[in-house]
Amino acid sequence: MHELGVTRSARRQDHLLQTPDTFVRAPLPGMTGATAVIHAAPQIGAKFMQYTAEFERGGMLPAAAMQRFLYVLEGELECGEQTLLRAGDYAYFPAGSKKCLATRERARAAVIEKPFQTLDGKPAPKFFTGRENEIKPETFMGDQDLEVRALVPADPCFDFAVNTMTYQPGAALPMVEIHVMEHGLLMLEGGGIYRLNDCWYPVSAGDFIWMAPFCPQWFGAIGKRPAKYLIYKDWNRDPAA
Ligand code: UGY
Ligand code: MN
Repeated sequence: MHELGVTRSARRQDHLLQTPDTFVRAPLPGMTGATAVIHAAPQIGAKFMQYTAEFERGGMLPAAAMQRFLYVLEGELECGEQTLLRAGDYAYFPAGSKKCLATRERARAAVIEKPFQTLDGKPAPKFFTGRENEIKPETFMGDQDLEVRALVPADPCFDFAVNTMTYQPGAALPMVEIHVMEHGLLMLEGGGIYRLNDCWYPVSAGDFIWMAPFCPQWFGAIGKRPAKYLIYKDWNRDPAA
């Protein structure tokens, strides 16, 4: 049902809050039995693309020309005959990888694609998979109630990072961050208040946020259960290069 034009979604010059009621689904070229909700793309000023791929039974996502990072939100994805990715698993595909993804049952995945920026003397990263619950959490700036799991290895050959951040109820970022990196953020669990530039937004699981470089940002978790998000940032490269 329509809400008389009301939504929590908001589009500003340096950020986007996209809530599920405003998601529009369309297949990307080559997808079969699947659609994409595009969250961030060059059209908004982002240097990467992020979307949620939603698969029906027997759906398929073709290989990408760009490097791709994929995190399974729900269901199972087959990647060739050897690899089965379940919810909380993730995979990295270097640019030009021929690996596509297929589903037997319904599934959903967060997908990030970005033109690869080489670093002198470093070989390009290779295909890998991982499991989020096998990553050792680090506390964020000494706060035991705020855990970060780095899903991409700490190797300068990667030109981006993807982390999950888990806030116990009442935990918050210890400072308002303003930095050169941009972010793509998908709320996975719980909720709270996100400050983006001069706006404070209630956010909850399912919401997506894009933050442009230097967008002032802060989050505080509210509720009786932890809040968790998946967050992308450009990383390991000279911003002036
Ligand atoms: O990695 C980050 O910049 C992270 N602390 N930002 C955020 O949570 N908005
Ligand atoms: Mn940040």
